Amino acid sequence: SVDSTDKKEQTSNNLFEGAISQPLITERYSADPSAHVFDGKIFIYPSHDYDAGIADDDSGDQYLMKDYYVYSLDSVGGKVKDYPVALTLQDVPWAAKQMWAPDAAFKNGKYYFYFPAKDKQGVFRIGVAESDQPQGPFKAQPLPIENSFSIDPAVFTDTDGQSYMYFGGIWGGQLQKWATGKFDANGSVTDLKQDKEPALTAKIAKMASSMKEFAEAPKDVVILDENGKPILGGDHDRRFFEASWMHKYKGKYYFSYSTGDTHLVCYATGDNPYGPFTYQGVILIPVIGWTSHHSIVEFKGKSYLFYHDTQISGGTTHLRNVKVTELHYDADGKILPIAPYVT
Ligand code: FUB
Repeated sequence: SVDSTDKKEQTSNNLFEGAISQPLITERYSADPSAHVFDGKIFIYPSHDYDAGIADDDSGDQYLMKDYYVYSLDSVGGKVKDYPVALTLQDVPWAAKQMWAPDAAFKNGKYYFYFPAKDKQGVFRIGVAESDQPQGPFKAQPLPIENSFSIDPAVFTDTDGQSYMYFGGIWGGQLQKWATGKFDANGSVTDLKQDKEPALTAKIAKMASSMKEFAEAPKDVVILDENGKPILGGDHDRRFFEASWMHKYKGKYYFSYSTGDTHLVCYATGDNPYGPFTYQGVILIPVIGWTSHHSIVEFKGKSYLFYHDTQISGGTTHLRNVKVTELHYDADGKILPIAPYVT
């Protein structure tokens, strides 16, 4: 990752917006914040990091999370409300370990919580749990969502009421092990190592009205470069790694994601939820830590970026804390990139 000297140089040319960089949640470690406005408040659905004493590796074995907590905010900058545990590993019959980045959605008067975890065969799947309240506790379905795989679900509901799940992540997220459509346990632990071929990318599936199933087989979220060609596997500054998010701004669809080993959060825009999406630029330059994972939400007329870094743990990659800062667009709808350590 970039050290703080590089960050200062990158920000001295005024290309970047500064960020408020105070940790939001200090009761426990938290990461991968998915923020939504429910009941007039912002609800945050993060991962719950803890130290399992496992050394870092390319498969992310050190991220051994086993439960989820939900938080809410009446106003950005106001007090964070902390709720009792929302879901634990023991509550999910199919899950064995590694409860990674979750998301939530509201439909038909119910709240749905989506989460990845490894099943008993060591394969990441995506589960769903439901509740009458946004903070849970959530009751998990006995099995993962059929045809789901890999990690990082992000459920977007369009203005016509139709919901879609974006998901996937390479390296520890196992997306590369599904390249043939079937899980290959002996597949690469990183990517396909085909630098000149179109990169592996996120998946999208329309949700059934039950919100507990896909209504179609997952499809690729195609990200194109400025010449209309798919971003290539070797283009680590722009290719999809993990942490899908979708939001809409002035009628355009903004697909944002993390580039993983180059530690950027960037985005691409399109005209409909499926894309294709054209790469536009960086939203967040590298934070202190390895992973970067975010969400974007509009609240009371302003847009916010929720993200994480490792400030509280002093840089321990798997002990992260959630932050929030305002996000701005220029007159053409371009997002102004954010420098996390400049105010
Ligand atoms: O928190 C575990 C994993 O780290 C998430 O699923 C990824 O997006 C990365 O942030």
